[in-house]
Amino acid sequence: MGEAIMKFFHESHGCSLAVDIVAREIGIPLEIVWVDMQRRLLPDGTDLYAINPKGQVPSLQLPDGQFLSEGLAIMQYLVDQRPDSDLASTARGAEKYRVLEWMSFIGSDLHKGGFMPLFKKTTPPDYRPIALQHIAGRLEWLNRHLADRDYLVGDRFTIADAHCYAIVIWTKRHAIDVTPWPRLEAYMARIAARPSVRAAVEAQLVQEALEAKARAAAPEGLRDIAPKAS
Ligand SMILES: N[C@@H](CCC(=O)N[C@@H](CS)C(=O)NCC(=O)O)C(=O)O
Repeated sequence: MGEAIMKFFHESHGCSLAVDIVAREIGIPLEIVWVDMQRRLLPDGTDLYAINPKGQVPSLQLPDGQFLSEGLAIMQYLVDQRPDSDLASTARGAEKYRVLEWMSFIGSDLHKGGFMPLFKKTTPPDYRPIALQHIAGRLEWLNRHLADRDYLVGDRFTIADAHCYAIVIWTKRHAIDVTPWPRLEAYMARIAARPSVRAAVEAQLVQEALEAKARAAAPEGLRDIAPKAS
């Protein structure tokens, strides 16, 4: 009997992109459930809070029915299902703690400390330059780290690169020019060229286009119900 296909709760431009990249990279098929993050609803009308009390994506329904949240935990769970994959051997070996170090930095400093205020409609306008400065400092640090290496840890792609890509790609969404950090720019292009990344990004773009179409067709008052936070 084959593996049961797990449900993966995803967002059209969310940090959950990293989970999709990792799953594709190691060949674990997932059933994507696109979450309407404006309304915190699943396509069948279920409240997102019923499957993740934090009201966030990513979330993964495990074969025993439980829901696992937090990108780091989900990505580590997935690679642990494929102990012979390249991704897992890096994450298990001596460099495991470096991978965790990067995952923590990307999830806290870059995602929450840097980009989240730019996504929140409730962020006061005069905080925006402070957030941009915070992001620039972190991108500068990434650029320096990438001076003599192709990946964040060791000499191969790990879950840290999937995570980093999924967050740094938001520079495009917020029109942040990355040319001052050429090594980071080259790294992003290198990661973007991976088949797993191309497929995961394409899936998000298709979903985003579908959502834009549905929004345009909706009555005006229903187009933007709740402030969105990433
Ligand atoms: N610590 C969580 C953060 C997840 C997160 O912030 N996801 C965003 C989408 S990128 C979200 O669901 N935002 C809605 C909210 O926080 O209310 C993780 O690393 O998975």
